Amino acid sequence: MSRLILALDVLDKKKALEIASKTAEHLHAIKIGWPLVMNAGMEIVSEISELSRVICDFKVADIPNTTRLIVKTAKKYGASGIIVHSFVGRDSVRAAIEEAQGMDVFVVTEMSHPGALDFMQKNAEKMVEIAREEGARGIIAPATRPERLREIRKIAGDMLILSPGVGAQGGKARIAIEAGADYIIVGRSIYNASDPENAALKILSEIE
Ligand code: BMP
Repeated sequence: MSRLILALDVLDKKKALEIASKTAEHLHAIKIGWPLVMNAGMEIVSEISELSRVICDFKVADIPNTTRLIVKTAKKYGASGIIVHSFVGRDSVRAAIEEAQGMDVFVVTEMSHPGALDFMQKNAEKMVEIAREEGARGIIAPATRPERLREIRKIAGDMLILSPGVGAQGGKARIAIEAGADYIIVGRSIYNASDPENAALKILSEIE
């Protein structure tokens, strides 16, 4: 079982499909967000779903009704999971989970970038609680702050932790897994490598 999720933040559809087909067998899932969808259209979600699980990283942050419409559409295109924000409140997280039915909902808590210290860190525990109480499949927590990952793991219950920030943002794969991440999310270190498959294998060898 792979613990690696590729963040496929490339802008070119052909390149995205090329990298996906070369790496999919080594991955748990491919995370697709706005950069690729805005350039390649939602059809890219369906196409890549044929190669791998696809998690739509739409970081949904809206009222419950709009959240439902977005979740429903991601599902229609074949996504296996979707990422939503929790700072908008419990009712929006609940709406996403109710609408997802069979699709996994992952809830953002404390983000991996320095700006997360401005607002998110102070409320991270509460966001984890909301995700757990509402029945989210998992949460997103930072590989760049293993000490925070450890704290978040303690209150995450049986939710999965997906952890971005490995590589380009300075986090280390093995340290994130040891701190409690179930999966690491890696983008630039794989898709910018001259040999993305080899780069993925190298990261996997660090955590095996
Ligand atoms: P990279 O490995 O290139 O830094 O990419 C990380 C990916 O994870 C990006 O798609 C980014 O949007 C996402 N991400 C993150 O970096 N930090 C978070 O806290 C949440 C994210 O979804």
